[in-house]
Amino acid sequence: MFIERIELRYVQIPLKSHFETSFGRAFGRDTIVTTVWADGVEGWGETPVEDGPWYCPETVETAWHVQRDFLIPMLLGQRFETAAEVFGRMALVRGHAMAKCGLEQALWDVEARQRGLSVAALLGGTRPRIESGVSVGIQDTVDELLALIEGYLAQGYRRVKIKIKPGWDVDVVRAVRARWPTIPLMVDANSAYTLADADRLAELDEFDLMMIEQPLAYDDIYEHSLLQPRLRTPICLDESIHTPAHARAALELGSCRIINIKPGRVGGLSQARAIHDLCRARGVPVWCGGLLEVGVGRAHNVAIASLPGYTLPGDVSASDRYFERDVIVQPIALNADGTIDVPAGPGIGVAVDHPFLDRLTVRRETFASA
Ligand code: OSB
Ligand code: MG
Repeated sequence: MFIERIELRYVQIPLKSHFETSFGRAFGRDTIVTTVWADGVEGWGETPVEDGPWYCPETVETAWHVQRDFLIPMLLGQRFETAAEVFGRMALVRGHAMAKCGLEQALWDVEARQRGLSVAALLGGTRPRIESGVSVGIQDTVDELLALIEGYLAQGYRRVKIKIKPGWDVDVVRAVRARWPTIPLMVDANSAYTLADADRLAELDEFDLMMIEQPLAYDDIYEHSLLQPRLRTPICLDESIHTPAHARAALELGSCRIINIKPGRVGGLSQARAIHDLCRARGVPVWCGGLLEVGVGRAHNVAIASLPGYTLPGDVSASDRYFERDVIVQPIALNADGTIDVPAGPGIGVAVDHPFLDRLTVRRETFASA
């Protein structure tokens, strides 16, 4: 693959309704959609940043800067045998996983299209459908939360994740469990607690949760290893895991029993696959998280979630979970049984809705090889 041209688009898309986590309430999504042309074939990727450094330190502006000034010059005019090499060729840049992800994903799409395969097949995916779960934000009232969950269950979603924070935790989970005693249920704290809250978190043990996601600091691995033995509920790490080395450290220390792998957080699909492989070799379940991706990143999430070690339903939901209209022609849809089909290809298997994407694009820059 000879890289001829790369385009970045700053895209702003409204959300159907607000999404609230322990770090704030979002009403829209700011993201970067990336296109790469190689050997005349185009590929698409997403850099799933946000407008501010809330979930991770990267933002639209930092990712744009790092892509324009450092990563794109490493790729333009270069040749690659396979997309699996791309992450390594960007190694001189430390961190900036999301900026790397958008570019790397686009090359997986190019390579898959060139080979006439789906990205899922190229990655080694084995499932024709993935099990879909839904992440439900913090609401103003428990009644609003229950009504939302009822709607998602009626659509078929196979597991429910609720966001928690101090003051919106044990009583809320108790109310959800009282209504649905057996649904697959989990919580995500997005780092809202400290080790001093261990007894409070242990109160969640009685609700038979699948896991509690990222209870402690976003950059911690060690303290989670002190918390896990005090809980019966498995800990799942999200924010703390950026590399296979972090995953290994967390598993060796006993900091978690499950890992949420998001391609954006770890630098793309090859790194996501490497963490998957490491966990699978140890019998540790993983699932695919999300960052409210538009159709492009969502399709890549569907592809990676088809790997055999993604044994738990993830946060990869249908396009209409977040968007009135997605940037792809055929939105990603939920089957009545709560699964999502893995497109058979070629590439990511979804077509960009160009006129609509153009309307949402607030900035655009193209880079061509000399
Ligand atoms: O922690 O998993 C998270 C959304 C934004 C930032 C962080 C998280 C989330 C979600 C939603 O939980 C995932 C999704 O539906 O895409
Ligand atoms: Mg999370």
